[in-house]
Amino acid sequence: MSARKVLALLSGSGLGAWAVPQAAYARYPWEFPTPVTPIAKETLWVHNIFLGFISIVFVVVLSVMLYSLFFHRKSRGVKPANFTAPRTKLQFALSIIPFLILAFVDYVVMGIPAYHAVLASANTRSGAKMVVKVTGMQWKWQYQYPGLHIKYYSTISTPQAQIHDLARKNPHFLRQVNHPLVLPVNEKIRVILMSKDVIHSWWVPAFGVKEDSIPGFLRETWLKIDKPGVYRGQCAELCGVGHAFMPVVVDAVSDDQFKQWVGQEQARERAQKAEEAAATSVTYTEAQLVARGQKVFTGNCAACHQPSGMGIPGTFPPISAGHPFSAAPAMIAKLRSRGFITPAGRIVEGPVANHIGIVLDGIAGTPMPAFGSSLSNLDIASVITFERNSFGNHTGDVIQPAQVQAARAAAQKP
Ligand code: HEC
Ligand SMILES: [Cu+2]
Repeated sequence: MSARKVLALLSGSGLGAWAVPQAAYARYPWEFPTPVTPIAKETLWVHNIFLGFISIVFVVVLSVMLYSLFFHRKSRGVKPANFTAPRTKLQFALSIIPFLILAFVDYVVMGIPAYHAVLASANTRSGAKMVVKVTGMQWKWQYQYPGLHIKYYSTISTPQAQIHDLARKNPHFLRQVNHPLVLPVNEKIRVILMSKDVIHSWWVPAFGVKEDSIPGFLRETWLKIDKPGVYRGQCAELCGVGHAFMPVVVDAVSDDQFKQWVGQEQARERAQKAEEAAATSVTYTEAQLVARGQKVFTGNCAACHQPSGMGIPGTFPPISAGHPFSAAPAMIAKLRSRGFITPAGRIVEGPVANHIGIVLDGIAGTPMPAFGSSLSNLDIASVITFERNSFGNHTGDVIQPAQVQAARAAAQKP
């Protein structure tokens, strides 16, 4: 091949690299997950041309090196050359040409597609009709559809027995949730990311999207999924002990299915609101509250206080009364001020009013979150009743939603 042909080929591939036929992606089943968004396709394509070129460079350089090591070795009587800098025209050419080829490959063949991919992924707004808000928090995701008045939490649903190696792991181990993010296919969706506490990262490999959610900042990305299906990912920024337990699951559906789902969700939220509103005038039995509280605990508290209620020494106190808990003096002081630990360092159930207060408002300055805005009166009454009558606790206290409502109202008075 003549030098001119090689050059034409290189520049052709550089300029044409971002205009690649769809069929080319089907050939890579064993590396990246099959890309289903424009960004994922470009990312894969950029990866492939980079890998192609560096493989060629690698083979050429290694071959020349091995060749010289073998054929120019001392035992064959070869003498080392003794020039320190190029002198003849040929020597100059041999030094400069590889440099020019590399610069060309870097800035044109790889540079154009890479630049194009970066610009494309930053273009979150044009043509995006739908917006989804994603909020990361220790250790779950909240999804919000601002235009549609839908808002819910998505928490891991892998059974605890599998996590603790007591049962066979299912194929979606650690990558399944109670409530996936449902999105329509073939529509550009602008995704806005936020965080309530520390930095998380919303990552779905098949979408080519891994965007940090950072407290105090709005970050954004976009999706246009071209194939219906269930796509799985996870938090990709180490965010604390529950980091491995905040998976991302996206259910991409047809437009009709999406409309149907929106209807269902809106009805569900209405029913939930109605139930919450009615709950304060209902008196529940201990059994009802404990059964509901168990679910609330698993979904909201177990990540820290552990499914066994035994907490983690030094970090998350046990719920189970009578257990020793040692931690930094500031933490012990806080627990003591609320009556949740004895002077001997053992956890106790503490007064009911303080228990309600802790769950409603959290404990400021510690990882214990406030659940007042995310859990209903019924959920809070249930989880507290559950905690006070499980894990070996037998207070017999039954907390009704009306009590939680009263605590909320009292907190609002100046
Ligand atoms: C993100 C981690 C985290 C989550 C989730 C969490 N807690 Fe806590 N919780 C803590 C920490 C940390 C403390 C101790 C705070 C301090 O005083 O330093 C605590 C303390 C408590 C206490 C007082 C001490 C004790 O062990 O009895 C109660 C009660 C409590 N949490 C209940 C709950 C309930 C109910 C939920 C779920 C609705 C929950 N927590 C979810 C971290 C968490
Ligand atoms: Cu995270």
